[in-house]
Amino acid sequence: MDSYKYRPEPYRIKMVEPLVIPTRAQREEAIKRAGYNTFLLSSEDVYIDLLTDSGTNAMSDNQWAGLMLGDEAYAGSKNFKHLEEAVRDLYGFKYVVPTHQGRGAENILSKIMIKPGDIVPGNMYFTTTRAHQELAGATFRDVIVDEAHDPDNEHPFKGNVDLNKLQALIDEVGPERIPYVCMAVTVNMAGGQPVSMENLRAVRELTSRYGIKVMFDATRCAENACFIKHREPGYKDKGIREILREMFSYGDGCTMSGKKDGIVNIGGFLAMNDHELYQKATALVVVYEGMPSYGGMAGRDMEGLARGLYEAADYGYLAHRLDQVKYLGDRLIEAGIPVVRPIGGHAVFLNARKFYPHIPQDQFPAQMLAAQIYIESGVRSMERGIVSAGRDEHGNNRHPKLELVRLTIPRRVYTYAHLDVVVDGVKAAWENRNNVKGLRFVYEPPVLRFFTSRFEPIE
Ligand code: PLI
Repeated sequence: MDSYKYRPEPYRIKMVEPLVIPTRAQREEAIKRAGYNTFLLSSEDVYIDLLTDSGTNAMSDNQWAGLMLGDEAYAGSKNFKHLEEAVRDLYGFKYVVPTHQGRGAENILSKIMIKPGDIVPGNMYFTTTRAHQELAGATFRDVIVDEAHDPDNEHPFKGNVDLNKLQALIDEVGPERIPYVCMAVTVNMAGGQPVSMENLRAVRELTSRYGIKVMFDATRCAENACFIKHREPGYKDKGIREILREMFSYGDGCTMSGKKDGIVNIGGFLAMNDHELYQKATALVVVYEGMPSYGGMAGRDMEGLARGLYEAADYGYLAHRLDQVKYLGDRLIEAGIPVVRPIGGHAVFLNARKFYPHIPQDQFPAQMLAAQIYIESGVRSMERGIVSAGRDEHGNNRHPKLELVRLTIPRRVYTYAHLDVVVDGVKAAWENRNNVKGLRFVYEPPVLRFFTSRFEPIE
């Protein structure tokens, strides 16, 4: 592979979706209409859509073939059995509860495990995960290593839990107030950063002394496994499936958004080993999602997910995936653009603080940077900074150290030529950085505000 300029695609294109490139005038009009929130742009107004890697993946011919085999029975669908077998085989968990997507699983997990007043430690927050923990009455506590909050730190496993922080929290609040540790692999908000096997083992060892459970957020677990293979001593010659099984052997269950490392457009699940917990989950899934054998998914979608989980555990696919993301990151680094390092698994994150040091965080520099990149190039990205972090229990803005814009790469969708266009768009925004002003809210919803809030420039 060394003789190639970059690792070529391990697939070929069988169907295409034509794209239109809006003019600059159209883009300026569209972002104004969207209240400077890229979530509110019409898809038709976007050329290259790097808003998210969630549900935006291209399924394989094998997955599409699986859709035709959908068993749409209300109960006992054979596709559910396939999904259950895939999760047992790949992840090693005994019980599987399908949900419409990841946050459906987070809702059920939070409701069955958390009691009001509990504390849930995690390796950095994720928006929907924390929202469900808080709605169930818990407080989230970040126990990730300090390196994760430093965009320039090159630590190979910036998703790791700081064992001292976790120990201090257990000492402070007592193990009975900690229903589980939420272990995300990889850590989205830190930049798609992985957790090492050594750290997973150590967290398991520490928590088991106190009878505290470990629940994974498995959303990007295959990418995490590939980073372990590439970076962790002793794992170079191990297969992805073997690594996945070992990772999950250090936990009691997981929530999963199938829309990422399930390589589908919709779906998710909750999985666990404990039968009593499983029974509690099935009692709730019928209220919020559907029968325990479909949980908000069509039979065909469960089949696509079952097949996608296997495809995501293929090393050839994963190596290309991580290389494609790194290609974008490396071109930006070469151009002198400030990005979070090391380059993560699903996205390249731009450091908006360094783009706009003249814009205070309360004037939403990353939100504005995402808008500027869209204006320059028709590329849609996403704010991951103060807007995403929301407000605390006193109604004050949370001020995360990381003020980032995420360029997220959907799986098997864009080519290296597309990524070159993205590089040019970001470069144009960088060159124009001194002329850009901040934003203020025109509308702000109470929960998960980044999805639907609207802004205007401060003149
Ligand atoms: O979007 P859902 O409900 O299928 O999954 C929620 C979710 C849970 N955990 C993590 C780490 C995520 O990244 C996640 C969703 N992420 C989105 C939508 C994203 O754009 O990153």
